[in-house]
Amino acid sequence: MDEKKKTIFSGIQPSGDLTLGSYLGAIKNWVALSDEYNCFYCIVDEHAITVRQVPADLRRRTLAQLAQYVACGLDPEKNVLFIQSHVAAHAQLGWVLDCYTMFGELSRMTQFKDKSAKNADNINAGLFTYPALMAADILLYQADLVPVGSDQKQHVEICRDIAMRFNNIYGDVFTIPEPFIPSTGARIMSLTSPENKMSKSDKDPGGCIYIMQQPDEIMRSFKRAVTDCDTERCVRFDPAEKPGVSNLMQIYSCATGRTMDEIEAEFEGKGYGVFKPAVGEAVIEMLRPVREEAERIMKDKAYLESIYRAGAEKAEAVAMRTMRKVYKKIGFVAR
Ligand code: ATP
Ligand code: LTN
Repeated sequence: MDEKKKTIFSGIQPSGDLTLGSYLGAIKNWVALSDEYNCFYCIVDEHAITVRQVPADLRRRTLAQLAQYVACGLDPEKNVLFIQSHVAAHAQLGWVLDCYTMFGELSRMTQFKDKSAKNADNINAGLFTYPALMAADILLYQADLVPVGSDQKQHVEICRDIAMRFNNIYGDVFTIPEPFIPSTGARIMSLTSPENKMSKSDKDPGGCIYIMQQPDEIMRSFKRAVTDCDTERCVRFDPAEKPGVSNLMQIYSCATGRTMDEIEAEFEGKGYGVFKPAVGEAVIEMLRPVREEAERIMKDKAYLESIYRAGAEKAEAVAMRTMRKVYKKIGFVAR
């Protein structure tokens, strides 16, 4: 760990296969930031059980997600890659922070409202206190920056509020983190219902692109992507009037590095029938090396194990430092 560098923490739940949304909204930035910062990238399995999971699937997806982190370009030598449940301090600090988080502020969280509507038969206490555990994840590592998609901004804000509340009582215990949200790709929408976020727990498989998906399936989804029923039928960036086309333009921009003006010029006079397969092709080429590398790594169980073991050790050393400080401040007797 380089003491001069600032620190990053981020995580993704192994609640489904990784999507193009989490790749463009989060992981792509993680890779870009990994030289400049001390980075902790976690697989947040404790968060995933706020929604009921099939145990064998959760275990398989956790390992697959680790392989995909590495395949996306996160070097395990440079970044601390680990599984949340391997570091007990997350649950420990999570409990402490539950006692510094207000019922009213948790009730306002949009993710809680959305997920309780989707899982009406299982609105458990963990789903409700989820943001306090997420705050623990971030604060344990004294993170300065949290790279996430825009849907997570509210959770980083409540984390800041909890940290400031705690610091006001006990002095400077926690670094106050900032969210880091990309300018393009912050909110990739479903290909079939562009008013909804592309999400791995989406029930409509055609709306979602998965980073491990085969090229022909990706192309099929893009060809079927809904465009807008306006009369001009041209490629123009206008999220309010043309949400479907604008979403595809965002994806194309992320995949090719081109600006919206350049994309409009490129497809001037050409219809959606040319534009949609071009987006599909760009995404296929962007994801191809990731999928191939992840498939290779998944077969090497010993390598994966060596990564998560080393990651947990490094993470634990840092987390325990914060945990000892917190316990001392709140008045727990040291063992
Ligand atoms: P779930 O459906 O289980 O809630 P999800 O697909 O919404 O999952 P998360 O695990 O919640 O994905 O998100 C992982 C990271 O990727 C977060 O930083 C989140 O902000 C980002 N992200 C997820 N979906 C998108 C999206 N459609 N556009 C941009 N960023 C996204
Ligand atoms: N809540 C996030 C996942 C998450 C996270 C974190 C992100 C859990 N802990 C810490 C950043 C930092 C989600 O649902 N995407």
